[in-house]
Amino acid sequence: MNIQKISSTPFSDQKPGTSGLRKKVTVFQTAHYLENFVQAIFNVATELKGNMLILGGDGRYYNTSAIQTILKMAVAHGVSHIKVGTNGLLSTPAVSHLIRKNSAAGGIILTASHNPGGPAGDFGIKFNSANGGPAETKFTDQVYTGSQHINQYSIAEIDDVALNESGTFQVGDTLIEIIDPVCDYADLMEEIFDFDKMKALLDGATLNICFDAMHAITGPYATEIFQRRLGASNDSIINATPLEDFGGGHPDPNLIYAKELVERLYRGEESPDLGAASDGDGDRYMLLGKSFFVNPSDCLAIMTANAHLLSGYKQGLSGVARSLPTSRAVDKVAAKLKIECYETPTGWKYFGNLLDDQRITLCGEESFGGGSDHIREKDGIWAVLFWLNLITVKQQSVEAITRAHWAEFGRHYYSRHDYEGLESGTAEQLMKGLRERVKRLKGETLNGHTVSVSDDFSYIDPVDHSVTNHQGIRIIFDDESRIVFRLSGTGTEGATLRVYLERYEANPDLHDLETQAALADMIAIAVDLAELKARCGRDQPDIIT
Ligand code: G16
Repeated sequence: MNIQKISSTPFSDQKPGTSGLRKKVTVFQTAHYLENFVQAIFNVATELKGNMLILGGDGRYYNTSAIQTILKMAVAHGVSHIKVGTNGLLSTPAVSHLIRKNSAAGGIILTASHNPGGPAGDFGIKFNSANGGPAETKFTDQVYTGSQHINQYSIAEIDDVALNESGTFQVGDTLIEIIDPVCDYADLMEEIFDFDKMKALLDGATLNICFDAMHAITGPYATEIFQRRLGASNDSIINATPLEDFGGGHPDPNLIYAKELVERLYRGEESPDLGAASDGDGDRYMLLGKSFFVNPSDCLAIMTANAHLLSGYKQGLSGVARSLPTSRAVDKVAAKLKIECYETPTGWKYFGNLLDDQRITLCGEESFGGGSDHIREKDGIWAVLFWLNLITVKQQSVEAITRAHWAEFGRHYYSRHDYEGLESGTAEQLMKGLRERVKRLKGETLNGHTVSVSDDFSYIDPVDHSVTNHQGIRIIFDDESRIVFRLSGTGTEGATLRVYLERYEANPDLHDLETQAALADMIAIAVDLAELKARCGRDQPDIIT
C-alpha cells in the first residue's frame, strides 16, 4: 500500500468555534481544505497512532465523501483500528459512548449540528478526546496553529471502503470495522433507565409520545429505542429517515423549526402526552407536554430536583453545572439539595473536567442541551428518556411536573433573542462597547432595576485551573433579573448576537404571564445598553426562543 504525501498550503480560516470547525459545504469542497484540517488533527492527536479511532457523522451532504478521505488519512497515520458507523452514520452521543466503551484514543465527528445541510448548507468536523468529550480549547488552539503551517498531508492510496453493511476490512496494519451505529447506544440507555416501567405504559398506549427526528441522525436511534424496545406506536416518530439535506428543513429542535411536532402537540386533549425533537447530530432536544413547552433551563432544574427518583440516579447527584447563559433555575435546586452548581462558558467541552473529576452528575445548557456523566456529550435521546421515566414514576403530566416545580422553587422567565447576519466588525464593536459600559454599571438603576453585578465573564476551571476570558457580558440586577450578551460561536456567515433575558418570580400567582411580556423591562434595557438601533439599525431580533 502506497502512502502519498500531497503538497498543500494553509487556509487562514481553520479556527474551530464553539464546537469544531463549521463552514459551508462549498468551503470544505475546496481542494485540500478537509485534508489540511484532518492532517492538523493527526499532527496534534499523536495518540491515535497504534490506537482506535471512532468515526461517523450525522449523514448530512458530504458526510460519506469526507469519511472516505478521513479513513484513508487514518490508515496513512497508523491508526490500528477504526470503527465507523454503517453508511457513515453515528450520532454525537453514540460516538462519545463508543470512545469510552472501547477505550479508543479519540473520535472524529462530521456534523454542523443544527445548521442546515445540503450542497448549499453547512458541514463541520470535530475531534473528541479519549474521555469521549469534545477536545479542550488547548487542543483546538494547537490544531488551528498547526493548520497555519501545513505544507503537506499524508493519505493512503486505497479504494473506497464499502460502508453499506457491517463488516471488517484489514488494510495494511489497520482494521476498519463497519458497525451498527445504534445498538451499543441503545444498550446503554437500557442500563440507565427503567425500560420495563416505560414499556408498560407506552406499549398499551396509556402514554403517547411523538418524537420528531427532523430527518436527521436520531431517526434510527428513536425507532430502535422508542418503537422496538419500548413498544411505542408506529406513528410515534415523525421525519425518521436521515436525509442529506434534512428534507430542506433546519434540524434545530425549537418551537420555530420543529413546526410539525409543535402543531401535533398543540391540538388539545388528543395531542400526545409528550413531544420531543432532536437536532442534526442528536445531542440537542426540545421537550413539550400537551400544549406546553418546557424551556431547556427549566428542564435542567426539574431533572436535578427529581433525579433521585430514577433508578439510574438514585444515589443522588454529586453536583450540577450550567453554562453562563442558561437560566439560574437550577441554582435554586442545587442550593436546596446542598450540592455545588458550577457556571461554565458556553460549550459542552467545559463540562468535561467537572464530569471526569466527579464533581457533577448532570449538566445542561439553554441551547437545548442536557446530559449526565454517562457520556461526555449532551444527549437528546437520553434527555427524552429521562423525562419519560420521570413521568412513569411520578404519574403526572409534563405540565403538572413543571408547575409543581415552579410552585416549589419559583419561576425563571427566560428567553433568548438572536440578531442574525450582523456584519462581523459591527458585532465586535458592539461587544467592545458593552465591555466598556459594564465596567461602570454596578449600582446604576435601569428601568427601576438596580445592577448588582456587571462584568465580562471569565472562567477558571476548578480542576486544571485554566482560565477562559471574554465569555459573555453579564448583568445581574438586585431582584435576580439578568441579561447576558455574547456572540455565537457556531455560525458560518457574519455574526449572530445572542441576548439572554431572565427574570425570577417567586410568587405563584404570577407564574402564568406571557414570557415576552414578563421580560419587557429586561428587553428594553438590553436594546438600550447594546445600542442596537444605532449600531446595527435593529431593535427587533430575528429569532426569539
Ligand atoms: C454547540 C455546543 C454547545 C453550545 C452551542 C452554543 O452546540 O456544543 O455546547 O451551547 O453550540 O452555540 P452558540 O455558540 O452558537 O451559541 P451544537 O449542538 O451546535 O454542537
